[in-house]
Amino acid sequence: MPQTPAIPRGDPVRRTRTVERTFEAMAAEVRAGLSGRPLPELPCKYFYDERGSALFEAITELPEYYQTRTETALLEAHAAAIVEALRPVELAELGSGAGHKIRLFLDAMRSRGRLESVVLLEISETYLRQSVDRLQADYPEAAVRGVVGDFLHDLPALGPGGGRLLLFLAGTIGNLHPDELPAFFREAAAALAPGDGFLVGVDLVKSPARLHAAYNDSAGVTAEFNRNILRVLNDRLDADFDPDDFEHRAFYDTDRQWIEMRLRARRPLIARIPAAGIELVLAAGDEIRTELSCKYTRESLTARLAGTALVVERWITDPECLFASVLLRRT
Ligand code: SAH
Ligand code: AVI
Repeated sequence: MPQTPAIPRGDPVRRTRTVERTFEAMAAEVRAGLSGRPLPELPCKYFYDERGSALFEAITELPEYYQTRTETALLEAHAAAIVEALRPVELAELGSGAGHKIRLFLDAMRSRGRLESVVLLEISETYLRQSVDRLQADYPEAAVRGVVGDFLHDLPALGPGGGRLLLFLAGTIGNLHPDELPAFFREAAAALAPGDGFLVGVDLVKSPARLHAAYNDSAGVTAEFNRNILRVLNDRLDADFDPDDFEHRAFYDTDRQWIEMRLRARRPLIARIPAAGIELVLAAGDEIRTELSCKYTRESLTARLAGTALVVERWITDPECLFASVLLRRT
């Protein structure tokens, strides 16, 4: 009997225009950020090349970094009930990273016999490809695809909603500036149909000492993660930063309720980024802001939902109120 040739499956990962334009777009963003006054800034999405994603994975295992184990415990306890309540057929995830937590939902959907498709949107292409391949192998009944893109610009690439549960875990929403949240929530609502769910992991306001420890770990992994952004600029934009010239700094701003990560020059230096037409002159002690990690209360997060067609359906927290899994519903 002649064998029917297998239909080759096209590349399940596609790159958005934002990413296709990476070089010029990145040069423009870096130029704009570093010209910021009084403080030069870099967009935190540039932490995540392969090394940066691996460093983030190492952070999730640090004793001081309570976020990942707290959220995982919440999802282990509640994923099945969320799936039961929403009955989704598609799971979508923004900033999916190594793609561990999504399996809790996939298992719950599978056991109900309603798992049809999975779509991951992630800026780190290597991690995205690995996750897509592994999930496709382990959940062959689902069509798994990936989008290399930026969740601030590329949500339409998810395609139309309907039977969709969208995940945005880890507290990554805290890495957006609070003023960006309403527009981001409106875009997310547009990628959902009425009744669809949006599960957001939110790191909560808590003792500054606990937060300080989580972003200044004793093993120095967060410091390496912070400095990785300079390596990414060296690799992608041909910059000439020496990461060892910079000291990691992370502090909690109690008024703004956010952790701010910075890199502080240890000595006077000039860094060149020819691709972006930049010569950055820094005195010893000058700083570059690399990340915000905003902490929320139920009130401060809910205030950002006004007028977005998303409402809080469930607010689930751990006994210490460190972290919340917030189930939003598209009205
Ligand atoms: N969801 C995973 C990973 C969280 S880390 C977890 O729960 O552990 C944040 C992830 O978001 C990283 O994988 C990073 O590459 C991705 N990311 C950061 N900024 C992004 C952006 N603007 N667009 C898309 N992905 C982004
Ligand atoms: C991905 N994000 C939620 C992490 C955070 O805590 O803001 C990134 C991180 N930055 C320092 N440590 C971890």
